[in-house]
Amino acid sequence: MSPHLGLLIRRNPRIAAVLALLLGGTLAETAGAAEMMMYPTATSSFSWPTATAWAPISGLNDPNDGVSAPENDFVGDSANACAYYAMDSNYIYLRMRVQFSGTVDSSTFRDFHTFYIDRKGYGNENGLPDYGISWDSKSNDTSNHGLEFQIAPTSKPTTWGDLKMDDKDNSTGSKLIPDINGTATGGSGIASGWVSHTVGADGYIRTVDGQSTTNFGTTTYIDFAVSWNYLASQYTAYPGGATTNTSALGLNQQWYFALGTNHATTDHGYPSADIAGGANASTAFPSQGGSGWSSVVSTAIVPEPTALILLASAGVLFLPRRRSS
Ligand SMILES: [Ca+2]
Ligand SMILES: [Ca+2]
Ligand SMILES: [Ca+2]
Repeated sequence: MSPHLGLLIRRNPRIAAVLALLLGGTLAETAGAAEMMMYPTATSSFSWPTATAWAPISGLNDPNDGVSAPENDFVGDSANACAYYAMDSNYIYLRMRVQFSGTVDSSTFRDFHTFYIDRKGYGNENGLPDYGISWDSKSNDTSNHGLEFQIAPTSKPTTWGDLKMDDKDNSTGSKLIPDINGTATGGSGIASGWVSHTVGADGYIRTVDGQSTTNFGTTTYIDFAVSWNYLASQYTAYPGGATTNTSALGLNQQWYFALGTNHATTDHGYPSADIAGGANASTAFPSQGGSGWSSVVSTAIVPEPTALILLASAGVLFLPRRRSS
């Protein structure tokens, strides 16, 4: 912190109060929280967004549905959102909240958890996702599974529970070059126009347990990061060959999100356990933006709320001071 900012805070009780509220709120929600890196390896080092950088994704809140495996039950409400996002020039970060209340260890998750993405005005416009970003934790072999990039089927399912995604690399058992951190060739191979990216830094997953809520007790976050550079590398490989798009997924676009999960299943299974946004596996598969889909999110980098509040508070100093009575 700069000496000037420190002076501002010491001299202005309103700034001090705002800071105390921010820091207190942050600490209250993360008390006892334990972070566990899940992908690419348990010892991977990565710089995640600060607590205040995560913005809620509107429309994905979901009740406790009583799913038998609580790690497969999405939960969130107006007090503690079900899903969040953050962005910077290198990565998009996505966060989902599940009902799991215990201490996460390396065997807690043997499931899949997916962020479905429908880019508005591109590709599928009938309610189907364009892509999925999925954590396949059924196997702990992260050289072949883990964080996976998916594409949707060509025809709409009857219900959310009938949705079955495919691997971007057309390989269910390995990570070929079109997949996140993929290094092998085969299957669909590499489309022409492939953009190079730093394999190994394509994406990350962690869990953060011990997340207190107002109405769901203790919960757990699953956090995803996928690099913009990796996503830009996908452009000619979209099924049907959308070769005119310089990037299928990138900054300054409009996206819908949905969440799906199932227990003891790979990312090629059906999201039978839960769908977020008040939907469930039995919910009729909707049209674009319908039940289960979030409100539209703009993929634009915005300043962190903390910085905005500090600036706004500092501005108070430049207003005429009211004489104390
Ligand atoms: Ca739920
Ligand atoms: Ca679309
Ligand atoms: Ca649900």
